[in-house]
Amino acid sequence: MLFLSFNLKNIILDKSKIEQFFSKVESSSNLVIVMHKNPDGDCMGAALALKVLFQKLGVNPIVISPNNFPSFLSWMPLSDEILIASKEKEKAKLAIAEADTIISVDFNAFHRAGSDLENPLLESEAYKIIIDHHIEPEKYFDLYFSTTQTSSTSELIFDIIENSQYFSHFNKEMAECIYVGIMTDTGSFSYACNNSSTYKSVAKLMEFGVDGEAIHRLVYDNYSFDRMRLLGHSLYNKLVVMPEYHASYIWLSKEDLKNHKFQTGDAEGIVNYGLSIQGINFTALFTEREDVIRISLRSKGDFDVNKFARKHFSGGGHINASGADSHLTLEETLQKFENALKEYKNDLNF
Ligand SMILES: [Mn+2]
Repeated sequence: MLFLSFNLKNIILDKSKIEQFFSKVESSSNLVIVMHKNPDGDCMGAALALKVLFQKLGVNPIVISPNNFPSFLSWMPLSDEILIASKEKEKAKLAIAEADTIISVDFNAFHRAGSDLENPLLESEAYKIIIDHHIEPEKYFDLYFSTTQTSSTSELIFDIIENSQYFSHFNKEMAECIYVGIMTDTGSFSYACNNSSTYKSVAKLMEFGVDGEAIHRLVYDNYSFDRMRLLGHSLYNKLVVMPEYHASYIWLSKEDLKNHKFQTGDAEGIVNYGLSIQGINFTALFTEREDVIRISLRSKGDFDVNKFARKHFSGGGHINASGADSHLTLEETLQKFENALKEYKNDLNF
């Protein structure tokens, strides 16, 4: 297993591929970096680390976020230069139309950038690069840095930079971005991090002056009072435990969100509480948004929530963390989830 992942990493980090990547970036006159909808710490870390580096190389990319990013990430370097497509739709579409190179970070298919950006991205004739750690990326990219053998897209970007001739430009700002990505995508080093290479990378980030304690406080000890009360409400009133299936879920209606002045990012992390219960191996969070029910899935061990999300809700992600959207009503979605669970009674008993 270790040997296999070592080999995979060598293929991903092939020197000539890295050279090709930087030569595309340096020759680009309209470079766009696209994040997925509801960008998380990893997506932001990946995009902004690249932006900081590219600016040092004399290239100024436009970083596009499909919608607002969480306020607890607003301290990140250059975050104030991110173009928010939901606020400036035409500007974002124009940037994509004019781009000669597009880098997608932390997602594997353009529909993950949301319905407004999906078609402009598909129609674009730009050279398309993907840097990502989700399985089965779409086939329409021209250059792939894609592996599931890493904690995060940010860690993968650190590997790429470290193995390039531009590592001499690496600095504290980039290290902070990468650190945020690794920290948030591993739940503060509690999952997807059983790999010595992750800790070796983190050790190197520390040498660039990253204050891991301060970053942890900025990201996790920065919740609004409303968000904290939403968590309390979720655990006390909206958590359903199904011991017979070793499963649990939390469901939040539009009303729940409205009552707690919901902001982007406020639901982040809430799903993990359902898995912290003794004997629970699978959990879900359902949040009712404007026109969709957003589903987050988490599991322990070998129970593959990516497969579950694909089969029942056309979603996907990673083996222990996946997501999906449901276009049924909240009630129908919960019913469908409970019915689907029956298939997995044996698989969940471990
Ligand atoms: Mn990620």
